[in-house]
Amino acid sequence: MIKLHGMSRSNYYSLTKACFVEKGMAFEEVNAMPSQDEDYLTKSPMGKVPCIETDQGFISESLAIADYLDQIQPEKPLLPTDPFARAKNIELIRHLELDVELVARRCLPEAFFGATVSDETKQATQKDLKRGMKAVSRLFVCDPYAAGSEFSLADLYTFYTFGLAGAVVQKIFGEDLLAELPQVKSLIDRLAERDAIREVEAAKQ
Ligand SMILES: N[C@@H](CCC(=O)N[C@@H](CS)C(=O)NCC(=O)O)C(=O)O
Repeated sequence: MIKLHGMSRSNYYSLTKACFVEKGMAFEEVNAMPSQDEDYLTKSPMGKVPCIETDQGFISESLAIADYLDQIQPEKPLLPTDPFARAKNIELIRHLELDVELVARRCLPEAFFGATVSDETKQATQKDLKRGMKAVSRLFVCDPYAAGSEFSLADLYTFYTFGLAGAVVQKIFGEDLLAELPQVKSLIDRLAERDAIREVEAAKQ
């Protein structure tokens, strides 16, 4: 059985766990923290969580893991099978991660870990987030799901990206990151009621 390594307070771990649950695939959870220990780096080369352990070896990066799950069990695909729709889905996912989540993460140490982030970093974060949010707003379909009429991996990234980025922005800047995207807000509210997400979130309590 595939083992999912990580910790439940990681948004990427939760996202990946939701992939297994959405697909109805069995998996075993192995508690692991991000680590720069040599042993963990052989499993996840940046020392991040999550990673999965398969019969053939380890895989890190949530997108690579989700794609692997779709390849080994094509039923209930997370990514569309149509090549163009699949590429558009991954395009939205990459912009959500690179241009929203990772940007907001620069202020994570101050938002949740008692550290201080420089004013320069905060200004750059605000500027870059504005650009990232404009980019994703051009790609969101929200009719009714993130990338189109069907639920997909892009919905899980939407839920877990804004879970973290929205909380950081609220804490550091006192702003609602989704103020200008009410359709994404309402999508997130609906996604929160989805069985797989409810199950993953309930397990954190
Ligand atoms: N691109 C990675 C991101 C994973 C990630 O950032 N995980 C965080 C926990 S939510 C982590 O391990 N951080 C530790 C670090 O950055 O060293 C993925 O999609 O899996």
